[in-house]
Amino acid sequence: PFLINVLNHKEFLEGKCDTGFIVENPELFDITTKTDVELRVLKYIGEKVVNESKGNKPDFDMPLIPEIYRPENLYGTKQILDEKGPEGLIQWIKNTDKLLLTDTTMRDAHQSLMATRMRSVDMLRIAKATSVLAKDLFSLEMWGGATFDVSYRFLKESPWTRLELLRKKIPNILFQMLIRGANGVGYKNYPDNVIREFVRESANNGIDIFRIFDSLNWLKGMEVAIDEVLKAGKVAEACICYTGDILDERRDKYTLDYYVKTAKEIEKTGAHILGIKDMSSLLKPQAAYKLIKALKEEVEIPIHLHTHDTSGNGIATILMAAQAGVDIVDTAFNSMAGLTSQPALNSVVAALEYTDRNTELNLDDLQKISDYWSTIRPIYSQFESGLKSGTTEIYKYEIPGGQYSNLKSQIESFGLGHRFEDVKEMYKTVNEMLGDIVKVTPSSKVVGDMAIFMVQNDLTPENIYDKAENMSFPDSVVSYFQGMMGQPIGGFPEKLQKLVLKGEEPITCRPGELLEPEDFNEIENILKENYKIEPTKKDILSYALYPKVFEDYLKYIEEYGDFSRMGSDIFFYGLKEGETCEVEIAEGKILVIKFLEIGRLDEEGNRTLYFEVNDSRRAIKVHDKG
Ligand code: 3PY
Ligand code: ZN
Repeated sequence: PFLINVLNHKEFLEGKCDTGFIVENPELFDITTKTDVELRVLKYIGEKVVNESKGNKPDFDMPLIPEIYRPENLYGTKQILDEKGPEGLIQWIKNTDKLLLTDTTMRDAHQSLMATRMRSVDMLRIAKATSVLAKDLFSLEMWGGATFDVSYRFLKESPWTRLELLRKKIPNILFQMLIRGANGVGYKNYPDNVIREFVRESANNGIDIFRIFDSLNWLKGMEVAIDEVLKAGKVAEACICYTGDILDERRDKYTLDYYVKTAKEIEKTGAHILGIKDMSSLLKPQAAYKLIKALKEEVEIPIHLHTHDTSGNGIATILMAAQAGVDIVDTAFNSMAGLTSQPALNSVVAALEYTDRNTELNLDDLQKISDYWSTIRPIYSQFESGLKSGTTEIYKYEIPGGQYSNLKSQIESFGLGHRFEDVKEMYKTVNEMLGDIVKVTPSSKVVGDMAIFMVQNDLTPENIYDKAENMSFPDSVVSYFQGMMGQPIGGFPEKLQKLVLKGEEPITCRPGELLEPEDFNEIENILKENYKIEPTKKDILSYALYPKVFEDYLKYIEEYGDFSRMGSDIFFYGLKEGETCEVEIAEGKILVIKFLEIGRLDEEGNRTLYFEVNDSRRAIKVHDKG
């Protein structure tokens, strides 16, 4: 207000006073309060420019968004489910000869290629086109797994809003999520009421198919989630995680018999679809044929195959599975496929044209979507692992796609970057020490954490019992041996369990039977008091799953603002000098920002950045962290 009075003063307006002071102190124009969205956006961009991209923002191509007319009443799998219920949908799948495809681009593909960093804006821009050009897809896997916490933790956006907005733009294709049984979308077992409420709320907000797995293939770990999905009238896809190699007769733990027996137990739970979850790309083509053939003979429910392409054999695996009669397979649009991601969707479609498993999807249409993703992918290159080719060493190490692409940076954060090979070897050794377990989130984290711990402390399977007697093991390892992630097939190795637990008694029941139900009212009060919000059920659940991550998210939004609508090139790199962009700050509200110039470093270590915002000049100061 003081400044406004000065600016309105007659002498000031007539230029009769010395304005040098104002010119030299542009921050005086910071008269707006903390709620000024415009200023917050400039500060965000300024911070990126000065302290992160430091003037080296790469050039990105314009996203290729297909111009699409959407006919009214698009009819797809979503309508089949809504009209006929899960049983009707299952019947429809059984009556279909074509190979049905799921696209995982918006979930597992980016989780496995770029550390789950894909932002909602980039999904929303292609959503309408996807609903038309890929209308014959069976489903889109677009939620769950690591996307839930990464949205809040790193992208500072709500995963619930992503779900809600995508649902509006794609009304005709089934939406599918990955849920880690009693571990929900987290890394530990949650009380039963959290899992139930979470399933219900996800169903209410647009999830149709719940792919449920347990990280140890322990069926009890999936019971509550399956039951709640059935109650919600949605589709329960219960999984067996595939590990080992059924072609190798020396390996007698995870045999064809084991998979068939487990599949039959899964069918008895009332699940609608059997998922085969090959998270580490271990299912070789001939093994896929053998496995699917046997399962098709032994179980009635449709089979959905999920695999990765880490080994380079992914497409062959899918084609062999198709030949053996698999109903549905997971793929990702070509520009987001391959390596640690899923096998390539467009390629599978092309391979099956003119065969009895023809997918009936249109290659030209699919190309347009793939072209879009190829313009988006470079923005995220900083999160890619650098893996350039498929690798058969995955058969030896059995590391899941997402973990494989992340492991290197995790190891680097421990200062062990130079020991990547040792950690991978140790991962295999730890798996053997644990009795050869299924490795997928969170059991894969246990093996990874333990491998890093052993390399860090020069431990071996032989010296560990003497050397680590007084060491505390990583939290995930302790929790595993306590039985808090469930029971592994064949039990725990007792001597190692005693070493880790140091006298504590492990549990053998379902952890959910012991965990106190979550008090949702208490969470509601905490959120009301500390954040002055009227918490929704979604907020309460997010807090129940990830209290600290969710609180940090709320604090961030309060302090800096919500940048979820900002284009990703700006979100990650800011602007270049001379560049103009549009930033959507609220629905339909757009700021046109031109970044004019960055000033020199001043004596206090700050730089002034000059912008034009909707034709008005603005200047801000940013501290240069050097
Ligand atoms: C997850 O749990 O997020 C996975 O993708 C496991 O494969
Ligand atoms: Zn996967």
